[in-house]
Amino acid sequence: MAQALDIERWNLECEFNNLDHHTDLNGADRLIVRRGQKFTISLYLRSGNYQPGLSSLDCVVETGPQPSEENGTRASFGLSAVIDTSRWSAAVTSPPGNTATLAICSPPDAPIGRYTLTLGQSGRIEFILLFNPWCPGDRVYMDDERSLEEYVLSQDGIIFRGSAKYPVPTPWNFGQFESGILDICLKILDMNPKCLKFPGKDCSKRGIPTYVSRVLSAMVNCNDDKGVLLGRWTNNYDGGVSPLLWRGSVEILRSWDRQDCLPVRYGQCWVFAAVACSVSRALGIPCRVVTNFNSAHDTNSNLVIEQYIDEKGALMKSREMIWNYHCWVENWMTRPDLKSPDFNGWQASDPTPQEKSHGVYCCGPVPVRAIKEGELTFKYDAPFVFAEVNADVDYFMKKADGSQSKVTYTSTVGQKISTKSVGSDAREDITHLYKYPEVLNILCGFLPERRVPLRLNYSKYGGLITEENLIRLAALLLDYSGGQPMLALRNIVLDNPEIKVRVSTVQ
Ligand SMILES: [Ca+2]
Ligand SMILES: [Ca+2]
Ligand SMILES: [Ca+2]
Repeated sequence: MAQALDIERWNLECEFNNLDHHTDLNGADRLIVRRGQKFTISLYLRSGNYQPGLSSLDCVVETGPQPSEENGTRASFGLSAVIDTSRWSAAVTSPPGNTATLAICSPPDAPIGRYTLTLGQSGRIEFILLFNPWCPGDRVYMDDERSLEEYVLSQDGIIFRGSAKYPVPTPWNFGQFESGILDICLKILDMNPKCLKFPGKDCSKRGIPTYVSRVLSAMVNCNDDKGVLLGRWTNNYDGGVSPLLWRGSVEILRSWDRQDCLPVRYGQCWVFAAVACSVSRALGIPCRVVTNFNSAHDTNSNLVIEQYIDEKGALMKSREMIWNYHCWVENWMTRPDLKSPDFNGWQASDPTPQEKSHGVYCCGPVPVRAIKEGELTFKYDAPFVFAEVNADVDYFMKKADGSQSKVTYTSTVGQKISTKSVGSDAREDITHLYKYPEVLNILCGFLPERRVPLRLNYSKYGGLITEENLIRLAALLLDYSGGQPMLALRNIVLDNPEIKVRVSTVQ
């Protein structure tokens, strides 16, 4: 007859388990494990001995405020002879005696989050379950130790900014394992409107990396919800911190937590992306920040950026624009919903609030490969990301007589798409992952080439220099014979002159 184990106390063996599950950087004061991988705890029995085949133990594991077997947020199971890694299971791996080593394993698609595990009548333990990119059965599995080191475990990184000509590396402290950050990341999931409305359903979907990635792209910005960051794109950062002054995600996440989920002021694209990267890595989804130079913002989903210039070549105000650079993140996961393994791998997801998607400021995840192949019906938001890296630009020039002429540029948008290299600070160019090589625009008619020096006085451009030492110059040429206007736009980075001061000692 089965004899229930009578547990007096237990040891969660956090030091051993956390190390084994690559969560030791969070510390060893509590149990943090990854799904699809067994962990072992020690049980000390009050009476009786563990007897293989005779002893029994009723285990119940639960997550979220409304655990249910139907939603996969509750499971009850007993002891089995060996661990089954496809479902919740438990097995004793020690010989008969008054202590027992209990191995427990979750399925590789279990919802992530905070769990309680009830052991028989008197045992109740708590642990946190995370995505497991080391587990082949997990949708975020990554088959390369150096990449895992970079995209999951690395807390320092480089984000590229500047211009296509001069990408500038900015160091960033992601800090995903610093004290309290994991709890804040779980709080971000709990504060998302889907969870506040239907907590049971939301928790049941926390095993799906596409779902979690999309929730994060909405929750990193404070639009529509109690998200983390408020964006600002003017030069006035009163009442907050200039986006240029942040050096890492930790201070931002802590201040959101401290202020009871009030938005942290202020973010711009690289700050939004960096915070999304920290949260993804903390939860166990491999992630990297990418930068796209000459990045287009298409507001009407026609894959064309419409720009208007007046007769003097000055750019007129338009909702559509081309940023010097724009940053987003890529998360690594499979896409069984897309029915072709070609679209597994890096998925672009953009937390900067730019356009609403299904009524909410969020974007992605969309397979990077789908952007390259022009699969624009794939979920989520493929046309928007495609336009960011590959839109044509139409310049409409309005003449005094009311007529209009158009120049189209097909290859200015989407240059030098960059991310930090694995294991080094060098820039890795990943443009080829987003698009096939583009044929440069060939402007016909003016052969041989003529160079005309144009003088631009400091008094004209001095007030327009950005904080990154850039000016944008538009040169307009009117060909009176053909009547065709030609426009060239360049971002010019101003070099600070080297100043040498020679100090000589007076004899
Ligand atoms: Ca939001
Ligand atoms: Ca457009
Ligand atoms: Ca293009």
